[in-house]
Amino acid sequence: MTSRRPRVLLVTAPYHSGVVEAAGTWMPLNLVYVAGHARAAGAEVEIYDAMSLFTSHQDIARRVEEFRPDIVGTTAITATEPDSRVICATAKAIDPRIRTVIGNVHATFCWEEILREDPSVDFVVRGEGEHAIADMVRALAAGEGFDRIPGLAYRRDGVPVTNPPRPLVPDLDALQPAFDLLDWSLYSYRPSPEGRLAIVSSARGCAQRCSFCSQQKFWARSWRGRDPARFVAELELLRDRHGVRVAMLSDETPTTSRSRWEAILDLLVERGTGIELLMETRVDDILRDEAILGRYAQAGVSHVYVGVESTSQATLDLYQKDIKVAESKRAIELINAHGMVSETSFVLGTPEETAASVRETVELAKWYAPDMAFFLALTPWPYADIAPQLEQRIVTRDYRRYNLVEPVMKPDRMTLEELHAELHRATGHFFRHKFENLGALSPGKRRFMVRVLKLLIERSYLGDEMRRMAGHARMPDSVKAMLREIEGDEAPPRKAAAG
Ligand code: B12
Ligand code: SF4
Repeated sequence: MTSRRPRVLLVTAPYHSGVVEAAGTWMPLNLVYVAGHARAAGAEVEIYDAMSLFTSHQDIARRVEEFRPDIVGTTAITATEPDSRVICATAKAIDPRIRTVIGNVHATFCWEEILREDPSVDFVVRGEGEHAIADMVRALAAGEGFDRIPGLAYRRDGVPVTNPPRPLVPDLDALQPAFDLLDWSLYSYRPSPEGRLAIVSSARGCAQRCSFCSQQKFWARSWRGRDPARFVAELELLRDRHGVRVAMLSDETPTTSRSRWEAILDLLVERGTGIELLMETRVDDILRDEAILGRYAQAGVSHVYVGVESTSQATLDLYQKDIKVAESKRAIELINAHGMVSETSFVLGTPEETAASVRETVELAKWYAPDMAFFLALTPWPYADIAPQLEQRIVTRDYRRYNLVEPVMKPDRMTLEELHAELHRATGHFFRHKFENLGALSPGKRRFMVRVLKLLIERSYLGDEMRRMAGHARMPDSVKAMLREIEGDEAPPRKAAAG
């Protein structure tokens, strides 16, 4: 038995791919939830957000040496899995008695591979982590083993084994996220002035079946929503206690239950929280909600991402997306018509892809007219439904590259390098078109888009492309002037993102 309270250090991977870092610095909501339950079980807990601090594995080592944790936990989507292993190795090198644990979607499905290949990883938490970490803390304090904890995978006599899965948490409102453990000064949403940023969860899960997506698998096609009043109260608490002005919903589909979503909107309107909301949802829910989209905007929703994924019906069918091309266009029109920023992405790089088909998609994307569009590489997560049929085409198992930006799969008639270059060019081309036509937007949206342009130039993987574009003769003088004006307001970036 340990004589002091167990100490748990939760660490994010110091991983960056130059995309999302451009828009902001984002808090690790998953570790906030896990931390809350480790603490409630009696542990002393710290979150070390190496991703947002832009620190290195050496800095993580220093933090482990200073804090002397009993458990080091980290989180692995596919792209961060290699770094999560390094974090475990770092902890073990400092003190082999530290228990190392990895959670999140990649670890949930690839637990066997991780435990077989990596002796520095002791445990994998499969599925939701709150109750598993609490059980680990209690077992540690009681001097017991971890081998009866549901949802835990580990090695027995050197062989990876897994305990039976843990049922999903029945009541999301009973969870206790430890928002107070964060250093809030780190988190900001750059396109909004004074944009202290939170990530919040109003629902977990998705009942759809998109074949490239990990989330429907992770949640076993289930969906649970929180109570509207409690969710809105949490937003108000984050505003009052931590100065939050912008909140991104982590939910895959916050709108699944229309009555619950309407109740949230009504409460937000009634209480006038002053918080700007960024969200994603499905095209069909936007169409369903046509009559109440004004209330989205009134409630503070400023940015809606919908996954259009493809402009070809055949590809949409391959992706099992269950939407029609025309529906996507209509959903984007509706979001725009209500003054919200519309964002979408196109998933490219199917076996039939060619340079010409990528360019066609860009032309169609212009016609769809979202404010923002990203052209992403089809990335078969090893556990996605689409993975077996694409297996033969995968050219790398370097999971760091599984970030939707770097292609990992070769189309028939393009090299990987050609596809990468085309995707890059596609996003650049789309934004050039956008910035050359800003006159069509309202003054508020225009200003937002010029801020986006500045961020893309300074911080994103598209920097070179965007810099060339900003100097281009076709860029309207008014945009150049706004760009200079915004540049005058703001300090230089803390650290440039990796491309
Ligand atoms: C918020 C978010 C982000 C934030 C992350 C902030 C952060 N540090 O966590 C930002 C915007 C920075 C981001 C970046 C990226 N993201 Co992201 N992101 C999301 C999003 C929208 C929500 C994730 C979330 O918070 N869910 C809510 C929490 C509560 O659930 P959870 O994470 O599953 O956590 C639970 C369990 O998994 C488990 N658990 C998780 N970690 C741990 C750790 C321990 C120790 C334990 C015990 C348990 C445990 O317990 C948690 C509570 O129950 C999802 C899509 C979605 N709607 O889910 C994509 C998603 C996770 N992102 C994705 C990707 C690809 C990326 C990027 C690579 C994109 C890019 N090109 O830059 C980067 C990688 C950055 C990085 N270093 O991690 C993919 C991952 C796909 C995959 N299967 O690998 C997703 C699924 C989106 C998608 N398009 O498919 N992302
Ligand atoms: S892409 Fe979106 S709608 Fe499709 S399964 Fe994933 S989370 Fe659900």
